[in-house]
Amino acid sequence: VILSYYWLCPLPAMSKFSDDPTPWLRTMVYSSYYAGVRVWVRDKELLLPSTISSSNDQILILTTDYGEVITLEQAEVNRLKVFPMHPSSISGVEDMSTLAELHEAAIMHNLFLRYQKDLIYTNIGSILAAVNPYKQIPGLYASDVVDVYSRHHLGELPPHIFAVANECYRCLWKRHDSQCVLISGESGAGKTESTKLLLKFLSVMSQNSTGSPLSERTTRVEQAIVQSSPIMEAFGNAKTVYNNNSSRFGKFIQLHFSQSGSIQGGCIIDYLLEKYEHREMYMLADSPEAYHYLNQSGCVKDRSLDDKTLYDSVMEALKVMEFSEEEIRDVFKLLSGVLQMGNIEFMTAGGAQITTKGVVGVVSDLLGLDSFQLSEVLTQRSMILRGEEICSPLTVEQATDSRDSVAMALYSQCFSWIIARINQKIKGKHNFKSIGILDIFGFENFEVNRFEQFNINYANEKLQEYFNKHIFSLEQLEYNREGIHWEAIDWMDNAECLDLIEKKLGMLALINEESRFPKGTDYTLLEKLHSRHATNPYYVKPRVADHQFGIKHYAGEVLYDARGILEKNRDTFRDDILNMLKDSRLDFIYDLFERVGSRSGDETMKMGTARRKPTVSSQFRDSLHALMATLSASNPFFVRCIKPNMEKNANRFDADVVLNQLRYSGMLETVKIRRAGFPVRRTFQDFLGRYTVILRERNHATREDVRKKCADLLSKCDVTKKEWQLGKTKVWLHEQNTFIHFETKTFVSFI
Ligand code: AOV
Ligand code: MG
Repeated sequence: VILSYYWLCPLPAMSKFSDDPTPWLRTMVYSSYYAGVRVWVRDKELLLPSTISSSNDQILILTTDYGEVITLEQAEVNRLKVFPMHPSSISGVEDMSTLAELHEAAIMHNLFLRYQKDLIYTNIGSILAAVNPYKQIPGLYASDVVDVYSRHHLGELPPHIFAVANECYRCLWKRHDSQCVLISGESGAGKTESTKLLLKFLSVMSQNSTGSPLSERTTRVEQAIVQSSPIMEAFGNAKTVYNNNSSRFGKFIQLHFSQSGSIQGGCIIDYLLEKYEHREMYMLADSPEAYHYLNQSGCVKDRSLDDKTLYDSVMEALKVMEFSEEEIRDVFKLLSGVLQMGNIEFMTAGGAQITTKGVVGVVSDLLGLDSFQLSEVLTQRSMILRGEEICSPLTVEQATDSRDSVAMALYSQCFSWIIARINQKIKGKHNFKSIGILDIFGFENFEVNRFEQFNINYANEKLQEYFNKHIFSLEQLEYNREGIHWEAIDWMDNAECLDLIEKKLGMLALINEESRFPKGTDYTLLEKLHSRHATNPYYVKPRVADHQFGIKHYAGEVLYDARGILEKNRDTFRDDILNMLKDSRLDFIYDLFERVGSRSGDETMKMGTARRKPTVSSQFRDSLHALMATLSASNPFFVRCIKPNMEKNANRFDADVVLNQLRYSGMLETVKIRRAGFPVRRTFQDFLGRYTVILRERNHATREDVRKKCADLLSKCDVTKKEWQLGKTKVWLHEQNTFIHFETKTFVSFI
């Protein structure tokens, strides 16, 4: 009987497991548990994967996979506290949608089973989940692996980031539209690493497409695109508590392909570099501890990063990208100048006075500035009023701020210059379609969260909205295609939270309004935010802290410190400082600031109104909206990176940490949407082939009457038609239970 049952197993969920399904069936049929049987135990909200240790008429003792021993009375067992684990959950499956049990515990357990075997990739329907292994898995990304994945279709091989890259590449021709890969996950989950792997795969595909004699131009573009990563990371990444190599800027990389499949060129758009940390620089003349900008963190070395190797790889990349010797020297002089600048100190003597004159001299030399002029702008502010220059002394605090703002301006202009330079190098004609890869800064919730975190989390919220919309509409499409009637399913989206942030009179609008208001301060802003939004369920007005406001993001509640928001949002740069930088003897520095105008840049022209520079957050909002428009015009793939633990450790799977990410990322929501409708879908043939035995007749159905036969079979179990519907090609079952009901009945029929 069991053998024929196996033989009749056409369902993917059943055919993929290697373990013996008999215990499960026996338990289903006789409701008895004995030692060794795998079960789920309900513990409050959670289902825990467990194994029965022993059982008798009164009690059942089980051990959960997380090490806990639970003793239950049989009465409790019968009250559905325990139920058998389906074989597909015991051995793990590559695609979650083939799990017979579609609940969050089963999904998480599946990730866990695979993670233990170093299988970090798993499909959840069309989404790829990638658990960060925090270690190199031998051979996982070797060139023969690239080769194998390039020769197979999606689904033929185990889930892999290369499988996504390959499908994306094939879709350029299959669908004739541009593609994009959206990589999300919280900080440190593995987004940037995934991006690099996608680039690696696509550049190999591109090289292969041109046949053996590679045109020199293409090789250089591919190489340049791959080599842009170490440069951007060197300048745009920093260590945080969440990630030792955290991206402090977002990027969207677009690769333009020719009809023949080779990369013609590319383009990198960067988003909002966080300028407030400077730990990422390697060019040091003295020991790193000697620099104010480096030593504040108390951490100048990290065992996971080999500075010497990284430095070499950046230098190598700069050469490949054809930065000239002179340009490299200029960049490092600037970096060195910025570092030294941080060591300029002040004291009060009728206004701020510089106490470290020697440092000012060195900085001036490095940056080609006049040391007298530099000292002046750092200690006093000059304004032209009715044609007359008016100078006012600065306090030590203001002087320190002006010093830091010069350093930040230099650094961020240098970063933009590098991105522009890379873009120049990789730009090409785009004569066919493109693949875009989005790698943003992940969701962050530090002890103190500032304006940067507000923007970072807003970007993540926006991306989540796109994800929700897409997954939900895909589901709807499938229902429509099959002609299945569905009632609007209530699903959680983050539209209301986004409304709070970006709609008319929302938080962004208030921040911008207050930034324009000359008398606005962080406190008046906070007051306005509280009074306008306190009743919004997504807004948090903390009871105690008097300088904070909070938002209930999809990924959790975050409290933001209002202090400093207005200044960062205005991002105004004093004219006298700007003029001093433009006076630099070095062409490099002059060029960096030539186009920056606090009053006359082309941004101002765009705004229409004179003398108004767009605020940082309104620029960021516009660039996000432009990005969303680009994404909406392409066919998306989703990669969801997951952190297995908060300690950046290998081989540690913290169930709570993972579950939280699965919940907020919408992956479980996807499953819920399915469950709310008709989660089990089998083609008529599959369904009949397997369950026809219930009808007690042989399966001779022709193509025409399979549909009718399915209807007969289904009516036999449920005449009310509540539990099922027939689509154009598939049987749709309402509840997982119905499916299990069929399985059991089949087994009983065999007996
Ligand atoms: P993130 O981009 O998602 O964070 P990263 O891609 O920088 O995270 O990954 C963080 C670290 O995890 C890397 O430096 C690697 O050490 C490790 N890692 C990630 N993916 C893999 C992998 N596939 N194999 C081996 N190690 C990996 V942030 O940019 O902070 O949001 O802002
Ligand atoms: Mg990153």
